[in-house]
Amino acid sequence: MPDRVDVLDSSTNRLPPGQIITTKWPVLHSGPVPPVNLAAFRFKVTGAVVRSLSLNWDELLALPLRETTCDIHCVTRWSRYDNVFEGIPVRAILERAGVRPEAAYVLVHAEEAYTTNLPLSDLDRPANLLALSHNGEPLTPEHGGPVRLLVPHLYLWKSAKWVTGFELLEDDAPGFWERNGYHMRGDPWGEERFGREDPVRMRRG
Ligand SMILES: Nc1nc2c(c(=O)[nH]1)N[C@H]1C(S)=C(S)[C@@H](COP(=O)(O)O)O[C@H]1N2
Ligand SMILES: [Mo]
Repeated sequence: MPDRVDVLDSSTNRLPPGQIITTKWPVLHSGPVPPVNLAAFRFKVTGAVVRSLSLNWDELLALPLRETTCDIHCVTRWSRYDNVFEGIPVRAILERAGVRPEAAYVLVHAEEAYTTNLPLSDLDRPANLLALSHNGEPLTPEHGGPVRLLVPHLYLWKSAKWVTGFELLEDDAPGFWERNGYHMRGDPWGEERFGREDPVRMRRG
């Protein structure tokens, strides 16, 4: 049996439809890179939770760290394989806050008023992190340092850089890119790139 067949098969299966592999890591966001101020940092969990949280930097770092090795997929059609992120499991945060039964969606908040929405079932997964490092190096400010959300099974715009909180909601509410035409869920395997409305804006991407 030739060795290459397995390699080709597995790489084919790892690339969602319409994506191209890059070994670089492009930087993409709207607006400026916010300044880092760890003394003022708070990670807030609000909305449909038993206990609202406001964790400062030391309280966040006191939570257990974990690694996620994953591929990442950007809606602008690049995918990057074999990324090792380290950070705080999102589940550890949700468990601390205690999710109330009526919570079904989350609006993720970040610096500079960036928001992105996703179903709670997509946020509450073991691979998801509040990521602090990438391939052994602290996250650079351009890639969301000091801390970004990582939700690797959805397009990367859901992985909010400079993340500052989760708002647990009963009903879905569009975030920044979602209000600008991006999909409410964003599954790369289903090519959930854009919402249904406004095909002109959809083509501009
Ligand atoms: N706070 C914030 N996070 C953000 C964005 C943004 O504009 N602001 N853009 C998203 C988009 S559209 C993408 S593709 C990824 C890019 O992450 P990267 O620059 O680390 O590749 O960040 C996401 N997270
Ligand atoms: Mo993006």
